[in-house]
Amino acid sequence: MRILRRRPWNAPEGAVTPEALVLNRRALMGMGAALLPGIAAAQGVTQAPPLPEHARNMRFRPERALSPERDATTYNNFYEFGTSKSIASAAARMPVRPWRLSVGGLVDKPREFEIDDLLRLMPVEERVYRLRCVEAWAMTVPWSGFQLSELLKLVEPKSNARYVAFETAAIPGVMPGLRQSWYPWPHVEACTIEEAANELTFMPVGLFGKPLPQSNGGPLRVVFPWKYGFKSGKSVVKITLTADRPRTFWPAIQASEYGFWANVNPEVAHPRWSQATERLLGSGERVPTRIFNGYGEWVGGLYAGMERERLWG
Ligand SMILES: Nc1nc2c(c(=O)[nH]1)N[C@H]1C(S)=C(S)[C@@H](COP(=O)(O)O)O[C@H]1N2
Ligand SMILES: [Mo]
Repeated sequence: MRILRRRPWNAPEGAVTPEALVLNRRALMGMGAALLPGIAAAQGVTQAPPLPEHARNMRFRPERALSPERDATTYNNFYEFGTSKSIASAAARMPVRPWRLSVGGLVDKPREFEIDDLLRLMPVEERVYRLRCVEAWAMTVPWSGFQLSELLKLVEPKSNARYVAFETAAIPGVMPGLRQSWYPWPHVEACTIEEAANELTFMPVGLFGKPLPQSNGGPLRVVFPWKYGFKSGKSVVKITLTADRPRTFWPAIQASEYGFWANVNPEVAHPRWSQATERLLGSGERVPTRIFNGYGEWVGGLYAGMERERLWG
């Protein structure tokens, strides 16, 4: 296993940290981790600290070369910051500390977490996953984070919870896209409780060994590697367990093009293009698309007997 060590002196390249703040953080390292968030907030720190030490989980084989980090972090869909692919510099202005996540709805123990406290409770690991956008581009990247099921254990879902909704932050001052009032903000996407409990469902806080850039949904997002990318909501502030299927962002915009299930399937074309192949970020190579994005071993069983439902598209 490759052990990732993040030290203050190899802090994220993208984070523009005033030198004084870097020195202060170094000085604070000896003071005990529990004190850090409060002190950091008092000093107006808005960036993420280095990731906790963690290792790559080799059970999730990439089966492809990693995409170039630069492409993965600068070619994005994040409509809150605009509809072009070049939102990274605008997104980088969004403060990511303090960052609170509330987890509630049909659970016995609803909780609010400050993100750095949550990270001390969660087993953090790195996983290399493939991500397939419905627009037919794809990337392969190392996410650092924790399995959603570990977080759900803490809040104890009630037996009538059937869906899990993920709500993205909506911060008008830094998200120009929110002015496009015809979109149903805030961005909410959702899955079933069985999908949420699946081993693959992951909550990244890092990418390429560094804190997750805002362009990719920093400081905290969800990733479903077997579904089209639009299901993997970014910059999550609220997780809600519900009995009824939540109204979600993309189906609300155009139900005929973006379904609730959105499982990757090369045989079901998008109404405007084929899904049979995909373009790899970086190399531009075209490769065949795989059913469930190649993750059928983990998730195929979730949909047994549901063939008559509209699982894709
Ligand atoms: N809140 C929010 N989440 C979002 C989106 C968005 O516009 N807003 N775009 C989605 C789409 S279409 C894709 S393909 C992925 C892209 O993730 P990436 O930029 O990390 O590659 O994020 C998804 N999550
Ligand atoms: Mo997408």
